[in-house]
Amino acid sequence: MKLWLAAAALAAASSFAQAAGTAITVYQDPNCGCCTGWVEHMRESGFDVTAIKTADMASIKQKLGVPSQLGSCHTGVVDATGQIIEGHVPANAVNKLLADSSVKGVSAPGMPLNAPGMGELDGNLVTVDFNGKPFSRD
Ligand SMILES: [Cu+2]
Repeated sequence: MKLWLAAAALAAASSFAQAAGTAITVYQDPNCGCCTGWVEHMRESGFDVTAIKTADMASIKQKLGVPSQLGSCHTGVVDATGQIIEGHVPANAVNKLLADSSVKGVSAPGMPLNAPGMGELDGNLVTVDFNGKPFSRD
């Protein structure tokens, strides 16, 4: 019984601490400044980001299964789960993604000005899952 409680407490703690040190690989064009801004936002939020610069973003997005109508500049992959983060998705929404492994990917389509790496969050940034359904608002 005691053991069961300890295991349950551990599971709860780890689900809250998911962001800390979570490894993400980000593909970005070498000349993309706002992409670098987003990488900094993610690092400041506790993610362990590896940034890979490539001029061939189109084929990477295709390979990773990013729906073309939801495309943005950079594309991130959660190393442990394979979940996809397309564009300027706030760290909050990435944490929400990590908490639900049934969600394949989340996108902030285009280049919204109220997104991390672009500008200030204003409470109206809506991300969508890869089915196009609203996923988060920050
Ligand atoms: Cu961008």
